Amino acid sequence: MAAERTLIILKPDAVNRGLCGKVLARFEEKGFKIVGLKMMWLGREILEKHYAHLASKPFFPDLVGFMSSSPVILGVVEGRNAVEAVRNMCGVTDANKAAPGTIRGDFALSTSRNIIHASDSIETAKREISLFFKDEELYNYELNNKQFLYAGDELNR
Ligand code: IDP
Ligand code: MG
Repeated sequence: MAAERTLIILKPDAVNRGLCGKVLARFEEKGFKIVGLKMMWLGREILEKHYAHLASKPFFPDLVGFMSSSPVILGVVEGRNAVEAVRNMCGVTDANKAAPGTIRGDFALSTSRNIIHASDSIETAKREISLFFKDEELYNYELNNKQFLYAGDELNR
């Protein structure tokens, strides 16, 4: 099976509450490979593209204001079934309802200040990764322990 890639954004609450290291560690500990990572201060224009499907929602102005209130950390995470698995690790949108053990369930209690964004489908992931990362900002490399992460028929790159 081909390796999947998904976009994560550690939101301003994660940055300002000093939680980025802990959140990134979860993906490393799970076995995912980080193939892109950077800090950016996102402006209104790119956020309006990223969240275009939510433009008509009453919370949209607050969402854009919040997401542009400080720098964020953007990452691209690669591995088996990455899109679905990373979403599951994040938990549901309303952090108060997110299961303990998930990132939102363990670190937040708000519907909007919920620590992390993760792409919700393979198609969305492709679009979001190309919105925030240039090709040369994404790295192809081998994890030296991949035979301990995947069975032979699961090995990708
Ligand atoms: P997701 O982040 O779990 O995929 P989406 O529905 O895509 O959730 O919404 C994007 C972001 O918009 C959420 O992570 C959250 O920050 C914010 N948001 C979503 N629904 C609400 C709401 O009902 N009230 C306030 N903010 C919301
Ligand atoms: Mg979403």
